[in-house]
Amino acid sequence: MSTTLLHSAYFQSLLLFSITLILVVLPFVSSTTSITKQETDEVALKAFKSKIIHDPQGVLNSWNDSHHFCEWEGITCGLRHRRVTVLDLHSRGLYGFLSPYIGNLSFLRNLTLQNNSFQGEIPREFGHLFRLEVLSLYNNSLIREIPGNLSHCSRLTYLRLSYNKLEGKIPLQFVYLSNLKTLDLFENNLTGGIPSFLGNLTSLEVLVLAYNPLLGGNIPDSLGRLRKLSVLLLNLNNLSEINFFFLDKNYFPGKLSVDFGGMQHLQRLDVGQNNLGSGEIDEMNFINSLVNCSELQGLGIAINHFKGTLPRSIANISTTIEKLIIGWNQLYGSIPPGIANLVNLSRLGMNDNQFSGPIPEEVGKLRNLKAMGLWGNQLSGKIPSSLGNVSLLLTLELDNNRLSGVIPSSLGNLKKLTLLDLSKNDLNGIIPEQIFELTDLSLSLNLSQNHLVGSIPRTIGNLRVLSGFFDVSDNNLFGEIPNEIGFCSSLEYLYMKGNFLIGSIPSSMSSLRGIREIDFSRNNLSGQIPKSWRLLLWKI
Ligand SMILES: *[C@@H]1O[C@H](CO)[C@@H](O)[C@H](O)[C@H]1NC(C)=O
Ligand SMILES: *[C@@H]1O[C@H](CO)[C@@H](O)[C@H](O)[C@H]1NC(C)=O
Ligand SMILES: *[C@@H]1O[C@H](CO)[C@@H](O)[C@H](O)[C@H]1NC(C)=O
Ligand SMILES: *[C@@H]1O[C@H](CO)[C@@H](O)[C@H](O)[C@H]1NC(C)=O
Ligand SMILES: *[C@@H]1O[C@H](CO)[C@@H](O)[C@H](O)[C@H]1NC(C)=O
Ligand SMILES: *[C@@H]1O[C@H](CO)[C@@H](O)[C@H](O)[C@H]1NC(C)=O
Ligand SMILES: *[C@@H]1O[C@H](CO)[C@@H](O)[C@H](O)[C@H]1NC(C)=O
Ligand SMILES: *[C@@H]1O[C@H](CO)[C@@H](O)[C@H](O)[C@H]1NC(C)=O
Ligand SMILES: *[C@@H]1O[C@H](CO)[C@@H](O)[C@H](O)[C@H]1NC(C)=O
Ligand SMILES: *[C@@H]1O[C@H](CO)[C@@H](O)[C@H](O)[C@H]1NC(C)=O
Ligand SMILES: *[C@@H]1O[C@H](CO)[C@@H](O)[C@H](O)[C@H]1NC(C)=O
Ligand SMILES: *[C@H]1O[C@@H](CO)[C@H](O)[C@@H](O)[C@@H]1NC(C)=O
Repeated sequence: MSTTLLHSAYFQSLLLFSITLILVVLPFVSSTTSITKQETDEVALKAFKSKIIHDPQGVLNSWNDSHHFCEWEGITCGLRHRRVTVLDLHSRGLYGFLSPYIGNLSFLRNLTLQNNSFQGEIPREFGHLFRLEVLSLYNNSLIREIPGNLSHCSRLTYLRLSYNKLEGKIPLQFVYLSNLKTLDLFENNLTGGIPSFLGNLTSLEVLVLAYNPLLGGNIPDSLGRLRKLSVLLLNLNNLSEINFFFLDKNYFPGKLSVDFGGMQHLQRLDVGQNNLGSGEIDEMNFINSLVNCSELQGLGIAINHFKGTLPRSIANISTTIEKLIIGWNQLYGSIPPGIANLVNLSRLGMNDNQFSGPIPEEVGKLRNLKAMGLWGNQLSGKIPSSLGNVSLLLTLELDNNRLSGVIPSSLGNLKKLTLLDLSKNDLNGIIPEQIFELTDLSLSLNLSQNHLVGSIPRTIGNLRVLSGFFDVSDNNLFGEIPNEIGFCSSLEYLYMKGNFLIGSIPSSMSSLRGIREIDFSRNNLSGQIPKSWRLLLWKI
């Protein structure tokens, strides 16, 4: 048709006229080819739709012939060429398979299908999408291997395949994805280790390989070359929420010898719950290299086999740090007083190590601290009274140590405290009255297995919101149980065994409606339990 027009134009043979015609004809020719390309897009989108088995929100109803496909829901086209540039149908509850025809959407820059229920494999035809910059398929049910063909999408900057069931290795061909900024493979079933070639992807800012329980291998030193990294998560637990689970597999055993010194923008580093640790004397030296990371917010190395002292350089890491979680390792030596430099800390978890010596008085400077867990160490000396200045504390756990002396009355300043555990230490003296003014204590007050003396004050009745534990077992407490205990009506577990308590069980205890267990054994108490109770445990 276009040639016929051109032909007739020649017969008119006027120069000016033919120039005009060329101007008319050229767009016509190019729009003919673009119609076929547009058809390819339409065919591809219809093929995509045909593989959707369930569309609970009916989003694909708009994908019909009454409108051009550029008007279909979730589709964005280029204004000029009317080719698909964005396909975004995330969080639509779509159940089905990914059509390989998507690979024909050759203008596609952004394919966003996360948070649906796509099944089956990622079609390797996606590798034809050479303009693709964003591929987001996380939170689906995709299986088998990640196609190495994706490496042909050389403009890819953002690749998120997390929360799927992908298996096999991280494809070797990914070494060519030199523009990649985000690689997120969180929670899959990948194997074959962390390939050292990831160190070649120097544009990377976010690298998340966590929750791949069979990945194995070591953490390659080459990752130290990723100078733009801001997030590196290789953990099997959650830095934010240690709702952790233990597995007896080998993950990334051995020494962590990555040099983080070049990563100026590192914000979160979490290698928790692996089998890291070599037993080598300098194995904690990676901490030294973290002093350059001036934007660091979270450091998690918990649940590993790190052995050694905590380098003094911990005091020199960035004051931007908010979470320092190093529990469940075999760290020993004293707690560096310089840790108090880290004034932005909100969570400090150093539990289940072998730290010894005193809790530095300086910790009172950590005014932003909300959770402090030092339990399960060999800490000795007094509980610093400066802790009373850490007034935002919600949980304070110093149990299972060798702390001695009296409980500082300043702890009564911690008005927000919901949990206080000082059990299994060598504390003596009376329980300061101020402890019973902590009216927000709702989870637990545990002072058991110390050498505390005195009687239980009437102010125990202030602990009205305490719904978990009240435990003063195995101390040297004497006197009667005050009637005011009846005000602690939400209490579930009440343990006072192994003291010198006398008298009868207060009748007010019948108002403890939620009570599940009571242990008053090894005292000199008498009395009856209210008939209305259905206790799991009752010992007197
Ligand atoms: C076709 O799509 C349009 C919106 O693009 C919608 O209004 C119409 O209801 C759809 N037709 C059918 C039969 O679903
Ligand atoms: C995931 O999709 C569901 C609907 O299927 C929606 O309720 C939820 O908010 C989405 N989650 C995210 C993180 O987008
Ligand atoms: C990709 O498209 C989605 C949906 O339009 C959008 O939210 C997202 O920002 C896009 N990503 C980029 C990098 O353009
Ligand atoms: C995954 O998607 C489901 C809905 O399909 C949603 O309930 C869930 O919160 C999502 N999970 C994540 C991690 O986004
Ligand atoms: C993708 O992989 C297949 C087989 O592995 C190969 O034949 C094809 O040429 C590859 N090409 C592209 C662009 O994805
Ligand atoms: C992960 O892979 C292993 C071995 O291939 C398999 O036994 C296991 O069921 C897989 N787990 C999931 C969650 O897909
Ligand atoms: C990866 O980086 C190493 C070290 O710089 C280099 O020797 C190797 O050639 C790079 N590999 C690729 C495929 O670029
Ligand atoms: C990790 O904890 C954060 C903060 O509580 C939460 O938003 C996130 O969903 C958690 N991730 C997992 C995998 O549990
Ligand atoms: C910190 O950065 C400086 C300058 O970039 C560098 O010379 C130094 O070696 C780095 N320190 C560490 C511990 O990596
Ligand atoms: C920590 O910083 C102080 C100065 O603020 C410096 O004197 C000390 O040498 C540094 N320590 C380490 C281990 O970098
Ligand atoms: C503490 O954190 C806040 C918010 O991230 C930041 O603005 C502030 O500069 C930090 N303070 C210090 C001393 O680093
Ligand atoms: C592009 O997609 C493949 C499947 O991956 C089809 O086999 C091709 O026919 C299709 N090509 C066109 C022009 O639609």
